[in-house]
Amino acid sequence: MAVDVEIASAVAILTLNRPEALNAFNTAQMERLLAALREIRGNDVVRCVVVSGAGDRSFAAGADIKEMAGMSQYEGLAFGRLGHAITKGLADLPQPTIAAVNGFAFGGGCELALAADIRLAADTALFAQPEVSLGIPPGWGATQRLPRLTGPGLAAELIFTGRRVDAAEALRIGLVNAVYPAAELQEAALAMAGTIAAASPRANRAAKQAMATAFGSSVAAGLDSELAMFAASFGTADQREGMRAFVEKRKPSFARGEPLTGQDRTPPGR
Ligand code: CO8
Repeated sequence: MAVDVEIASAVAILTLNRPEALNAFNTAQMERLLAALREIRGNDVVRCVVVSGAGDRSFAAGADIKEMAGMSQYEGLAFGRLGHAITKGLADLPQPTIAAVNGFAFGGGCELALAADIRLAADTALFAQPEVSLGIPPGWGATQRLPRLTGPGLAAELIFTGRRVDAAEALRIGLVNAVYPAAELQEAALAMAGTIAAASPRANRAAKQAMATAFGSSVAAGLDSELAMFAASFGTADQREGMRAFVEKRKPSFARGEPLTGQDRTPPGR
């Protein structure tokens, strides 16, 4: 049981690795994932994060039902809080994130993918929020993040019925950005991560911080935030290099940059 972390060329690859339970999250697995997210958050070398599941059957089959079965209300609350810390920890990472969904993304597994900025799917992927069939509502963010992606009516249907959504439908309803043959998913995710990592990390962090307010506030407040991020980018080394490279007709080279400042921190509450 593990969460594997590999960092290559400024991309962190997180692999949920508990294949004997289709990568379902028990407490130990969740604590490892949370620790990995905290480590990546403070790592300025990392410019993009890819999350995937070990094996070819499952991204994550949700929270561990066997562990949850005997929980009291108090234990359920602690378990739910840990799940929230993880999904929020992923959503609030300053770096852009990609979920590469390589099979089942059920319950908390789907909710983890929902907390990523971008979702790519294998053609074998299946999504579901089956919690109501277990006697609980979704507890790791689907009630908030799913309606924002698919619209409220469809999210309500998926949550109230728990029905499964295959990769083709997921693409149609905006749940995922793209679908690939299963054998090509990881390569496609890494290629996109490489493109993201080659762009200005400072600008990407600023864009992410601005986008975080897109749905959590009024359009006017969101636009204010966008303007603040836009203005704060001017005068930075990345802005100078990016624009100079364009003028000089060459590819920009974005260095690691100065230490992070306030503008790089994604605000809580996403
Ligand atoms: N928890 C624990 N073990 C699991 C889970 C899970 N979520 N999913 C699969 N497993 C285990 C199985 O028990 C089995 O183990 P064993 O061989 O020891 O019996 C092994 O993984 C393989 O699974 P299956 O034999 O069932 O494989 P199938 O190919 O037949 O089926 C499915 C695959 C369809 C994915 C099926 O395993 C399944 O339906 N799993 C449960 C999916 C589910 O309902 N997930 C949602 C869980 S609830 C949740 O995530 C809520 C989060 C919020 C909680 C808030 C708390 C307050």
